[in-house]
Amino acid sequence: MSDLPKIDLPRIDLRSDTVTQPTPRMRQAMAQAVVGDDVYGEDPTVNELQQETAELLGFEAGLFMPSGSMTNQVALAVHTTRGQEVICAEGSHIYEWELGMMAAFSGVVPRFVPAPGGVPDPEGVRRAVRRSIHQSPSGLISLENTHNKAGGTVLPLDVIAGIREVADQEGLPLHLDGARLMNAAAAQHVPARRIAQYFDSVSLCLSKGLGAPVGSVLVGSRRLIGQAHRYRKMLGGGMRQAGILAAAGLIALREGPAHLPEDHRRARELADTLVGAGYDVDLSTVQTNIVYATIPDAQAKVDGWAAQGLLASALDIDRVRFVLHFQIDDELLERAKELVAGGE
Ligand code: TLP
Repeated sequence: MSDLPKIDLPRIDLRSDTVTQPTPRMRQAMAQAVVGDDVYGEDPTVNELQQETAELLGFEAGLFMPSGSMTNQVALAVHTTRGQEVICAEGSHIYEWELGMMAAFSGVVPRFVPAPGGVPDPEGVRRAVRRSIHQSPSGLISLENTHNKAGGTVLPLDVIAGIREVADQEGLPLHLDGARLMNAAAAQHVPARRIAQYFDSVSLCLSKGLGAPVGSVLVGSRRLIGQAHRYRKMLGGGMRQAGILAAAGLIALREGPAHLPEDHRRARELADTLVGAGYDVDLSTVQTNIVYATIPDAQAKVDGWAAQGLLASALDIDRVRFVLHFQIDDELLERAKELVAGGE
C-alpha cells in the first residue's frame, strides 16, 4: 500500500526512473507474446530478449531475471568464492542498496575504493587488490555506470580501459552494474557495446530509463551464463512463462534508448533551476538523468513538495534525488521547476 498523500494535482513522480507505466505498445506486445516454460529454456520471447541483449552488448549469451539486484548478485556468485573481497567504488549499489546480499548469498565482502564523482582511479583499484595470506583475497572488480549515488555520473572510457588492464594484470574478472548503461552510452555518444567490451559480465536493467515494467538481463560468455542459471534458480528467479514480461523488455530495449537524451536535457534544466533557487547542487555530476541536491532535513522538504504533487526521494538525511524519465514531458518539467523554485 502506498502512503503517499492523496492529491488532486497532477503527480510529477521524480523518485526514480523505475516508476514509469508500461507504454501501450508494451502492453500490446505483452498481450500477444508467444510464451513457453522458461525454466526449460522454452520461452521463445525470453530467448529472443536474451539473445538480442547479448548481441547488442557484444556477448555470447544473456539471462533474463526479475531485477537488477538479482542480475548483480548472480554475477557476484558466479565470479567469486566465499571469503573473498569485491573491489568496488564507494557508494556502489551492489553493497549500498542490495541489503548485504553479497555477504548473505556469496559470502563476500566489499573493499571500497575512493571514487570522486563516482569514478575510481585505476591505481586506486590496483592498491585495493589483496594477495597476502593474512588478508581475504580479491575475487572480483565491479564497476557501476552510470553511478547512481554519485549522481548518475558516467565512467570515462580511458578509466574503464585502465581498470581492465589492472584486472588482467591481477587475474581478476570485471563486472559492470550497468543498470543505466544506456544512459552512459547516450551521454558519451557511443554504442553501449563500446563500453561493455571491457567487462566479463554486464547487468543491464530494462525497467529504469528504458521503461519496461520488470526485468534485467545479465550478459556474458556461454559458460558464465550457464553457471548463472543455477544461481538464478537458487534465488527463485525461474519465472516460467516470463515471455509476457520479456515482450515488454524487447520494446524497452529497442525503443527506450531514443528517449534518454531528452531525459538528460530535462535533468540539467531542473538542476539549473534548483541552483537558481539557492539549492546546493554539484552541477558537474549532472551528466545523465539524475540530480542530487544537498538539503538539510531532506525528508521535510520532500514531504512539502509531495503535498504539492512533486515526488522526489530523500535518500540521505541531507540529500534529495530527482530522476528524470520519459513520462516527464516538458509540461510536467515546467511544473516541477515552478515548484522547486517556490512557485505555487
Ligand atoms: N536502484 C533503485 C534503488 O535501489 C535505489 C533506484 O531507484 O535507483 N544497480 C543500480 C545502479 C541501481 O540504481 C539499481 C536500482 C539496481 C542496480 C537494482 O535494480 P532493481 O531495483 O531492479 O533491483
